[in-house]
Amino acid sequence: MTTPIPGPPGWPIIGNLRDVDINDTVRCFGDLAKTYGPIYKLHLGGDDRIFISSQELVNEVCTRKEFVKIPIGSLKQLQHVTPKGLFTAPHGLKEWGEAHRTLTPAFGPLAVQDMFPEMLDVASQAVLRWARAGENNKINVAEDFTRLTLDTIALCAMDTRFNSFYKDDLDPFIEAMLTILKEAQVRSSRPAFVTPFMRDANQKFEDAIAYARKVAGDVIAKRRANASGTQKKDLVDAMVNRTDPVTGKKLSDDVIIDNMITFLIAGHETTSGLLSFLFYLLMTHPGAYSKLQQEVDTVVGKGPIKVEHLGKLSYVKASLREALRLHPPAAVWGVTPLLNDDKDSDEHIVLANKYAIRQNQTVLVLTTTLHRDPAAFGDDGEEFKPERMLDDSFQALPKNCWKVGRGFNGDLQTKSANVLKPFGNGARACIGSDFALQEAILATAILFQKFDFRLADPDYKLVIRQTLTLKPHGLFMYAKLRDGID
Ligand code: MNH
Repeated sequence: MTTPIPGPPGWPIIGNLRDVDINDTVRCFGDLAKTYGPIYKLHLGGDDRIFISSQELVNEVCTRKEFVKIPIGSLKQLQHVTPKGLFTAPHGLKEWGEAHRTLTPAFGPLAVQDMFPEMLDVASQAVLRWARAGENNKINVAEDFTRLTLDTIALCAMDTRFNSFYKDDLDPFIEAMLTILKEAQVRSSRPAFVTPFMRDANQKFEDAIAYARKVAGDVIAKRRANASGTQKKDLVDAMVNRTDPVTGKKLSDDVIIDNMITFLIAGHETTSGLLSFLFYLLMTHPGAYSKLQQEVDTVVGKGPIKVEHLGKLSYVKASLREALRLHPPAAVWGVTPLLNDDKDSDEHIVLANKYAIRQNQTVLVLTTTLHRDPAAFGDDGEEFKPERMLDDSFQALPKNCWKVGRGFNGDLQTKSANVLKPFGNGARACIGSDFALQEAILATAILFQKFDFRLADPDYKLVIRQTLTLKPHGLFMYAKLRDGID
């Protein structure tokens, strides 16, 4: 016997569309979880969607082999831009497996350490810019962290300098990417039949895609031409020169271009959101703020920061994990049960021994709510307490399974992971998590080494803006050089 999944009643034809603010879906989904509980259903755009948000239910979905990734929302729209890219690939796509196997080593902790000089180069530009602008300069936090993360991923994944800290107008590649992201978002929030009529917007979209592909293609050609010159161990090198251990083949240009664009899209907004939320949390929690700064002073001191310091900055790392827990920038990801080969089959799977979920039905994991589940985090789950994310307590969090290997050869292995899921789950989890964390630890450490920070408006209340990801909106701060720093 199964039980119906709860949810708001909805209207004829439009279903639950009125229950959701299309520009603020993540907050709405979270609010509905407060009313309807850890599993609920909405009827949106002709389809039932199921939302889950407790440690127990998410663990079940992460463990059972039937559940596979399904690209949702803007991610689905971006399939048009990067059809064979890692992020947007539908489950089982051959090119996903090839690129995943080829690139996973290039994103491991050791490989990412090789990119420390590039990351430091860009972080130093932020320091310089803020130092020159002076202590009365109001910093738009999310904007400047986007400069930092975009310049970093462009340097590491495209060997290209945007120099965003030196100029006010955007590099044409960034303009193209913003056009692409905006259009993907617009398309995901309206019925599909409208799109063909939007001729001007469609032309702009196609032009932006063509331009981005051309620039990425030129980068590949340049690297190939310079194959015997000094080789940088960056992501371009990995994409151009590594081989897939299973097929023994290198990635095709199309796949490399898709993934270059993918890394630029996936690799900047999220990390920028993470840093912005972290700085907001630190500026509003003086205790954590001074612990973090003391750790930086003890570990790094006044001299230049080195790659060896990063592993010792445990409070910085814990603070980043805690920011990812409270404000995961990519807050919602989708899975679906794959039960047989018939797309339209009405076979179903039973979750928690009572809820039926059909083949191909979308299940959305709400990590913002998951990350505050009292069953996993106790009664103070709404509070910012980096201590709970220091390695020992982090390892002791409730387990949530982590599936690896599916989509390669049918085999499924599992490894243990915990309830913190800001990077998704299993084989389709974020490939760039070590990259992002190293970049964020480095930026936080060097900025706290050099500056003291305070909110421009001491009464600022957190407002979250939703684009592809989530970021604080209207957050400004002052950065004052610390004594003895020049
Ligand atoms: Mn990232 C997938 C969050 C930084 C490249 N990323 C995901 C997913 C989440 C996520 C969640 C899974 C989405 C899904 O299941 O549909 N990513 C983040 C966060 C940060 C982040 C919170 C920073 C903080 N990501 C980065 C960086 C890069 C990157 C940096 C690249 C350099 N992410 C990816 C790619 C995927 C991904 C590529 C798709 C992986 C796959 O499916 O194989």
